[in-house]
Amino acid sequence: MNDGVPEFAVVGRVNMGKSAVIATLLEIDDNEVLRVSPTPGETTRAQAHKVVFGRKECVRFIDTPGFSRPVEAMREIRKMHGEGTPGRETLRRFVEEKGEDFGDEKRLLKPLLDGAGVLYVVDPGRPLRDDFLAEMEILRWTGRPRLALMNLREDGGGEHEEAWREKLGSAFNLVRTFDAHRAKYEQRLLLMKALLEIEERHRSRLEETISLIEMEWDERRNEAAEVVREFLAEALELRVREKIDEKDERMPTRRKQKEEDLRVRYFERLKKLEKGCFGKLLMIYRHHLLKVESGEESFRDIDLESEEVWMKWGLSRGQLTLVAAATGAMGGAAVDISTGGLTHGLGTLLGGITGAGAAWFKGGMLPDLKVDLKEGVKFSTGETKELEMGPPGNANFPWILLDGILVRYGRILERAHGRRDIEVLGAPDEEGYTKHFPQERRKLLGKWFVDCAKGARPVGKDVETKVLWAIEETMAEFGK
Ligand SMILES: Nc1nc2c(ncn2[C@@H]2O[C@H](COP(=O)(O)OP(=O)(O)OP(=O)(O)O)[C@@H](O)[C@H]2O)c(=O)[nH]1
Ligand SMILES: [Mg+2]
Repeated sequence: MNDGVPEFAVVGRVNMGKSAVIATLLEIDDNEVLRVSPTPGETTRAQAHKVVFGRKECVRFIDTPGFSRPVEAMREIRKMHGEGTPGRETLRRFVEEKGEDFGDEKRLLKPLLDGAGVLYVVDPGRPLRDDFLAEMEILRWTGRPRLALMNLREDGGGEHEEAWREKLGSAFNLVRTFDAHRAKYEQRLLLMKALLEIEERHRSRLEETISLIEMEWDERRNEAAEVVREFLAEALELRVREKIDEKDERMPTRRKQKEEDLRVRYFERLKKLEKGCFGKLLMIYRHHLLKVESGEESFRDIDLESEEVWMKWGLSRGQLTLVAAATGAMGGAAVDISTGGLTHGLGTLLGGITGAGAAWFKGGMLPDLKVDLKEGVKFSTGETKELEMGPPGNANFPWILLDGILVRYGRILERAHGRRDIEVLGAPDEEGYTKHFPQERRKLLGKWFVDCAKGARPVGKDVETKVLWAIEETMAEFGK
């Protein structure tokens, strides 16, 4: 069965989080592929989950049903063996000769006898009882390299953690902690590296796998940065237009209505762009249970008037002035660094563009946004004119937009694939990042923002690449 691909069987008692560990490690959030459930005994047969790069299978994890009668199994094996310490031969006989009353034990031992290493998952929140000691003993008899994983829950291991640690320390080659509901990339990588430590035989294959994982992670970040750059450019270049006729011009209420419609359309389009951006990011990071948007109901309790929401994102007035001065945009009518009511409305809206924005529009209340209103004769025939609405004139707009993305990007990276609840990527009440950018990065992006908003996105590859790097660099700072 073992074709040279390093294999690890994930074993342990029912409901310890074995499946959740594999799900998080391999980024599988689909219950059809890998079932994680509060019902004990969910996994009923051994199932291999592969790590594949290109077409090459690099390492394999086998989810197992878990021990159900470890004490009885230990006794049986001892009895079959007689004097001394049982080894693989006796275990093999046990697997071949015993019936379904030891079905779970048979199924979990089989891969170990075929050469898989042991990944023993325990929940250190449980008291360490004899039946666990029996499991450890049986695993020791397999003679396979063994890593014990304490699947720490949110509240830690509690009073039993030390007892577990001590016992595991003597029965396993290595003991590590891992929180299947919260582990991020760094912790996943550490676990992979730990496997390398216990499995000497496969050292080079595992080393290769780890570098492939690292490379692929960087590639994903690069791809994600490109998605964000394109979103920012499209958002800043976004314009909506509406024809107005003579009547609209003569009657202020009609004209106002047109402007209002335009504004709604502008933000609808912006919202769609933002949604598309997150859709792509979620795909890159393989999430299906994280949603961009839910029904509007869940947004009812977000306080749209809350000043904290917008105060946390974007640059300060001083920083905006500096950026404007540094990019030579100062003095132009394009720079509006005012805060107050203007930014208030803007921040609040963008804070909740996803979903909350929609709720806002539905209520017929639009934030008081200063949107550039371009008017000009566009048609040679008749009196038709066109209103054009572009990005809000406020210089903080792109920064708030970027912070909105970054804050939620952090959420995407934090989400462990082992979880099975649905989470909505709403408008997190978190401090933004742009305020803390190094000056150089702010200058580079600031200039690019102004160009994009003017509809003059730089064509040269040079600036575009630098902008990509700046975004990528920012993204790399997450999870550190
Ligand atoms: N809070 C928290 N819950 C977890 C964690 N790991 C697993 N769980 C939950 O514990 C339950 C059991 O997880 P599974 O991964 O299905 O456990 P298992 O060991 O595969 O269980 P069986 O297949 O039934 O033997 C699920 O409801 C998980 O969501 C964790 O790290 N933190
Ligand atoms: Mg399971």
